[in-house]
Amino acid sequence: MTEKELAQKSIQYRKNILKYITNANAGHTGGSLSCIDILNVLYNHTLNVNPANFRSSDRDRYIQSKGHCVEALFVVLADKGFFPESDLETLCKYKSHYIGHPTKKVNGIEQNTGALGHGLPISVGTALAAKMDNKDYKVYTLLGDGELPEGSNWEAALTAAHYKLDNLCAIIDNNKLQITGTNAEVCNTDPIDKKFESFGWEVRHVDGHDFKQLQQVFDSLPFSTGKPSLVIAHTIKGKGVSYMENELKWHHGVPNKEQYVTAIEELDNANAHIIK
Ligand SMILES: Cc1ncc(C[n+]2csc(CCOP(=O)(O)OP(=O)(O)O)c2C)c(N)n1
Repeated sequence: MTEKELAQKSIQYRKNILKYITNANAGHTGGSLSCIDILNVLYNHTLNVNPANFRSSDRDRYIQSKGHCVEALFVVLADKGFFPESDLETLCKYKSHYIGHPTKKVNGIEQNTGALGHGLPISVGTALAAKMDNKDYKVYTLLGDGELPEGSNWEAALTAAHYKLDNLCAIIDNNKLQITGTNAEVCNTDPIDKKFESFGWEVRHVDGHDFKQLQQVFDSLPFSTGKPSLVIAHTIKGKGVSYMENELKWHHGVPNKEQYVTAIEELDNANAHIIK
């Protein structure tokens, strides 16, 4: 897929995230908008996973540790044909499996997540299993930067390096905000790169909204033979909707009708610029 096609896809994904969150009157808007370009490149460029091979043990694994941003994952999985997009009209409704966090009851979801700090440990186990079974699949996991203070991440980081898991790629959606403030205010994790490097990981920085950089960084995995890889993706919470960008209240804010219309107009305008 070309960069232009990816850019257009991201616009459609952002529109869908807003549509289904608004319809559900619930969801994690800002963090879904910050990570959607990463998911776009993973599912449309990098991952060897699709509805046909999802039951194959050779498929690549994507485990979304920042599970609260499941809306981003849902719109991508629907686009890839894991389930009909119309299912998302039931998001957060009584008896729906499309709840506010990933659950394996939904086709295409690898792991139940949402309690922060679980995705990296599970991914380490899955990557270790690949090594033990002589399988070539790769394991990708997306973490929030505000998730990093969970201690389980650091046990997992240590273990990944110990077992030389170069089939593991962790991606940090580094939007600098979490639920009640900036990461610097709530629990400072900087410098993230130096911390992971000291644990034995190989680290790269990218602009998490730049399709070319994202494609290139995933194409160059593993960054170093025998080491787990970390991509620190610099992103903007609420990316794509001007009044949501870098605004804490959109962590789980839901747009009202007028705000929704404005957001869709902005995204349509952005699309018109891409087509030009
Ligand atoms: C174990 C655990 N503690 C607290 C929460 C509540 N919680 C939900 S989202 C969030 C902030 C996460 O910040 P970040 O990972 O940076 O997410 P993003 O900004 O990308 O949405 C918190 C503390 C949780 N889901 N799990």
